[in-house]
Amino acid sequence: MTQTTHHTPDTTARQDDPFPVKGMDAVVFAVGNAKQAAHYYSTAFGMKLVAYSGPENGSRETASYVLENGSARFVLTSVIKPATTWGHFLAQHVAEHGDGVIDLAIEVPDARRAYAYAIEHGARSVAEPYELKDEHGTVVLAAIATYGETRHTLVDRSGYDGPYLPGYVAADPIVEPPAQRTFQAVDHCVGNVELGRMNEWVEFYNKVMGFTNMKEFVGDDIATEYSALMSKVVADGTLKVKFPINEPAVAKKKSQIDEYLEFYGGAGVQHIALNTNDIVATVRAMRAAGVQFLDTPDSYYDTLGEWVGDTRVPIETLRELKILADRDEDGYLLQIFTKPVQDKPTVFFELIERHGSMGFGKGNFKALFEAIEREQAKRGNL
Ligand code: TYF
Ligand code: FE
Repeated sequence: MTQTTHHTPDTTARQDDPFPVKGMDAVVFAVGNAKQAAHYYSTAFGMKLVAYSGPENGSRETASYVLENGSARFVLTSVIKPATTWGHFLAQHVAEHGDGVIDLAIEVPDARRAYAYAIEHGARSVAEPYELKDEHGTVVLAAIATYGETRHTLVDRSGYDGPYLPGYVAADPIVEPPAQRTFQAVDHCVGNVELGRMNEWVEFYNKVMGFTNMKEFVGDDIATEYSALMSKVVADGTLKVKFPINEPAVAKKKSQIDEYLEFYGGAGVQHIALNTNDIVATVRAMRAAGVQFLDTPDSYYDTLGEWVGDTRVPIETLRELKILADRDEDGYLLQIFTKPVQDKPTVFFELIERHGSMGFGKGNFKALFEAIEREQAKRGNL
């Protein structure tokens, strides 16, 4: 039996934690046109370009743009002209999957130790520990494989004080960042895996990273009734790194997870959730910049007050902006989901404002999955 993490996080890392983590280091995307993607995440998501690597500073094969918002860091990489194994991998990845996440990089206090523990416990190696150095210091990295073609790079940046990694140069913002921050951290990163493989990947994180299961999950009952997916969440002991894993369920309708797997060409990252302190301001700003969010029917708001009670935001504002709310024994959360951010129905984002609750919006699963299915139907995939 797997241990279950209590919802109240133990914010101090345990001395005996076999796989201590500091938090998410970066979400790395391989995209067809990183220059334009960097513009989108700057102007539409309110992120700030801070670092760059490309032909102008000695990287002839790839261009990479590093954007930040608080502790959230996205790296957007495109291949310019493949020359090495890495360039060919990026080209093939974009050809097969479209724009997508290649790496959920995790910051650790000791990358060699984390890597050794992971390999001993059954992880497949992608890169043995190596060092990158420049005038800003040294970073130690190593990488292991997870679902699909996704990897986890383990990053120890304690010996480095520079813009991102050795080899990168500081870059000026593309546009003036918004006066009010849109979001400040990565809350969780969700993977979609093939039918019947969810438990395998949950066990992978249990064994390889010592992550424990959170109590929120979508089981058989919910799956067959309306969600068409099963889901479990693994997290480190401090709940800084949270990875829900979805698999399709055989239900009345074609699963949204099957749609993803078909268009992505296998398992991969489905959505990245971003913490905001002011979801109303952020949704207004992102809508004004052209970001499209899932719709929620008025009927959802007609009964919301009865079970969610009072939140910081009046129900009428939630209704206007189509923001969802959920409550559990620890508190409440507000959340909203974008539509997929590329033409393929694959990667999307979530904004989440937490007030005590460490859940994932279980109370919204029905409304949310119905909204996703309406979009699936418009695409002719239901
Ligand atoms: O991360 C979660 O679990 C929530 C709910 O396809 C969710 O954001 C789960 C599956 C899904 C979309 C959202
Ligand atoms: Fe989520």
